[in-house]
Amino acid sequence: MSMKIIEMHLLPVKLQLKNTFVSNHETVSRREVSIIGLKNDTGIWGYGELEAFSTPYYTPETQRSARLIIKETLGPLLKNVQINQPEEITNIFSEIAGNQMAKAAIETAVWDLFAKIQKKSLAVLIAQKIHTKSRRNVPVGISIGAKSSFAELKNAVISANYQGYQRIKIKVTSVEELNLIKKILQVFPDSTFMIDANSSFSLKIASKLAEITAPNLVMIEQPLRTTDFVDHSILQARITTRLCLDENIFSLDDVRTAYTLKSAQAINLKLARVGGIANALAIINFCWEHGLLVWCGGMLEAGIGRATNLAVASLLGLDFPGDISASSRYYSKDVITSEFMLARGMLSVPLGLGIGVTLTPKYQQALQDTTSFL
Ligand code: OSB
Ligand code: MG
Repeated sequence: MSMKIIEMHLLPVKLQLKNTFVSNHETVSRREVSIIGLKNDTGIWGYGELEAFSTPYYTPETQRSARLIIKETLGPLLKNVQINQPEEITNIFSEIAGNQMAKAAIETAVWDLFAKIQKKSLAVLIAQKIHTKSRRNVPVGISIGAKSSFAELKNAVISANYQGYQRIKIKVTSVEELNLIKKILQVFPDSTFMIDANSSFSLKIASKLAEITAPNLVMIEQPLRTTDFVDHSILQARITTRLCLDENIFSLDDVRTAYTLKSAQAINLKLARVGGIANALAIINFCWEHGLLVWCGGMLEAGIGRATNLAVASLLGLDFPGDISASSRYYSKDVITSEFMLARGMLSVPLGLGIGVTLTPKYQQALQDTTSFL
């Protein structure tokens, strides 16, 4: 089934986060994303979400830089191009360096379009591509922003457990917070935890990280510098807890580097950070073949991005609970008409065609009212 994209629209939106989210990189209280809408030559629309943040702390791209690249560079590469498979987008974009989140915004929208044309859900389309099945219900975890007091942290953990999250990730920005988490691990022996340092540590505190080992601590995410693979490898050799990489994984090549150097035993996979679904599937295949634990991360997505993540996270075999919490954890007003709700620690994958969610009339109208930049 072949098609052309005849219109491309971009709509920047600003959403108020219910709770300010604190990590080592920045404090986010208002999440800016952009909705991308593609119309094909038979009038079908596909949707994607541009996940870059407003500022370049977590990764180099920003909303403004990525929108510019989408409009001036990536969009025009698809003009009058006949597309037979969604995977072709990654190849077309491969001549452009970096800009993974800009690429992913368009690429994921093309996957949505293809799933709709083929009259199946994106989850099923993705599962077929990687020769596995899609699960209807996906176990999920929660990522708790950094907390500086034990009482606050303890309350956040109690609340996460009460809601049913199957794994709790705690952000850490200092050794003091690490000490609080050490106590939390003992207070909640039956909960499954991981820690995400967002590059806040150095090898100097390797012994502290070695000490925090506990049966209910499954991994430590991105303890060291964003561009480093070597020190992570040295650290991994010194501690028994699995390391997981987030910030330095932009491609399959980065995963191969991490594997070869033994920098980590787990990979936080974010579609946006690796340039979209085709690259994500290549990474999943590599990890499965080489015994790396790969799981679906998140970055405070709005409804379109959350639905896309959930389609990938639904893959049978991608079993470790991802950072894909319920909509209500993030926003009281989202961009889609439905809500992702937690039931027994799981989110259910929408059954509709493509991503299976719909923009609210307000956002759909606003998106259509923008002029196509193609
Ligand atoms: O490091 O995984 C991260 C959010 C924004 C940027 C980076 C990260 C995160 C999270 C939140 O941990 C995950 C989520 O619930 O969306
Ligand atoms: Mg992380």
